[in-house]
Amino acid sequence: MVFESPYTPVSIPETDLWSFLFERKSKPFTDSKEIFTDSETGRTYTFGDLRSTSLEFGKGIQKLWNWKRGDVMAFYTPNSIDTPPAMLGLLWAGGVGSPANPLYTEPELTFQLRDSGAKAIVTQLPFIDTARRAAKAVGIPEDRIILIGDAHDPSGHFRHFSTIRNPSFSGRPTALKIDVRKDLAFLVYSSGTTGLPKGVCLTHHNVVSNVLQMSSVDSMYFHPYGGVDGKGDKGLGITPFFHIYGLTCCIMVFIYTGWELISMPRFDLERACQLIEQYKISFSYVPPPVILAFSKHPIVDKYDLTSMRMFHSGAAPLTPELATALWDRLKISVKQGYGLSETAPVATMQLLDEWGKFMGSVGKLLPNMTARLVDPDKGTDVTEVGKPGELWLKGPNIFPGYLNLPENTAATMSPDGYFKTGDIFVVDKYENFTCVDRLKELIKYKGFQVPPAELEGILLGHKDITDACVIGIEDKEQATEVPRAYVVMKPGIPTDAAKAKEIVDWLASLTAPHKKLRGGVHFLSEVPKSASGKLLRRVLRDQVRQAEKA
Ligand code: 4UW
Repeated sequence: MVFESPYTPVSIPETDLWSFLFERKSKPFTDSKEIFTDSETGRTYTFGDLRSTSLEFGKGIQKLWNWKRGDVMAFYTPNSIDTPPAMLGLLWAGGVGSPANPLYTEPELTFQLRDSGAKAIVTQLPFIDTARRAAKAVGIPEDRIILIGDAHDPSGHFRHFSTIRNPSFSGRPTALKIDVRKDLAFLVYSSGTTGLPKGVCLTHHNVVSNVLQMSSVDSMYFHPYGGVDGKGDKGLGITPFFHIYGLTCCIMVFIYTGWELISMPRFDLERACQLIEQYKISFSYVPPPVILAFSKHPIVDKYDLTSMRMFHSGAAPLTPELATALWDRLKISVKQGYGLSETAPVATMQLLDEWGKFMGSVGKLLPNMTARLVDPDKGTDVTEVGKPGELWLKGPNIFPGYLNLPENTAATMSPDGYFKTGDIFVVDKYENFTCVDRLKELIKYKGFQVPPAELEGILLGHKDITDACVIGIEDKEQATEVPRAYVVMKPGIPTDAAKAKEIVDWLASLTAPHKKLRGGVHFLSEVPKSASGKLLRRVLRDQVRQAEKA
């Protein structure tokens, strides 16, 4: 059975992302409308500023480096209001943005730079050392490391993006005619259903589509000149711009809708409360642990948060208990969305006015999307309401494939053109989808991906370990999964708490903090494997779940 979105389809123009945002015939706000405000300095970009700054940056990189269509620029930076104009300038110049977590270690960043073929890196001064070493490892010259943010390099060695802007260079060269269905806007990294991180190719058409699909729902509730003070609905910018969630839902959707984002460089609960009170913020797109913080932490009581009407939760499951706890304490509605890097990212969303109904569901398919629920063993459609199946999705926001990995791409697409999400869902009689399990091996720590295969690969490099299997363990207290390793040690090596801690600390020194083995290290005599030697992570995960229930 094919599920169709219940919403009226949106009309999607055949336009590149820059032109879609900045060359619209009409828009419901003026060019002087503030779009991005830095929470710490109060510095702002209006819509007009974003247009001119992005254009000047795009022209600047063309003039300086002869930037070509398809050339990739990495963004290795925490949230900064300079990211949107730099990213859009890059897109104007035909380039592709590849964001990376600024807490990545040198090997993690090097992997992404090499795999994506990045030709320049945007970063901020505190991250320059890692950026510099990784750039060296892949042969990116130092003069192609660009700083954004308020701190300039006192030695003048690294260029600030403001110095690359070129106001005089003439129009977009015809060679830059972007093929919106083929040319990429973003290259984001995800492990997909299996293995190591892969470059998820997202075309201009994918991203333009998702901006329209998603905003067609949320623009019912928020307006450029709405909000409790009539000065415009404002969103609190917590979600990282280096993840597709922040890239599409915070950067692109806000420029399109004319909402204002009060952008925080990092999440801090008390600061978030102060900003909500100060700016009379109406809403925020967040992962579940942020909902947990607002629903439980005593500090929240010190602030007036009555302007907040909505949290939208995505990237990991939100339990009905947590959504209810937030409402009971603060009378703020929470709705949930679901999606993946491969869907640019939003695929389903609840409506704000459905608050209290269909709790725990991720809502209905966005406009222009269809879905199938497929029994993973039989490959046939699940027809009974409430019976689980793997969610398969089709729509204009579905990615064309993984970079240079045709076999992985083929494995994830069905012959009839559906993308196999690797997530298990049930659907109710109103066609609300609820995620009940994950078929794939991915672990999500607070919304961030932790690919088990990556950690296992590192663990196998430890001198005392002969085999390893990493699985996700639920941590209800923190509303997240945490990674745990099961390892087999060489004969004669101790298997005690001290050794387990040593391995946790050793791995933590090699990876970004979200990949830390917060679920600990456990010792086994062997890890479950199939007859052909394939690691059976789900078997181990089910054994652990059973044991914890008993
Ligand atoms: N419930 C259970 C959920 C949920 C979920 C995602 O890192 P990626 O590739 O992508 C994301 C996307 C974030 C996002 C999607 C839709 C949305 O409304 C929103 O808010 C605006 C954010 O994180 O990870 C994709 C994987 O994350 C899990 C699921 O396993 C999926 O395959 N996931 N959302 N609501 N699980």
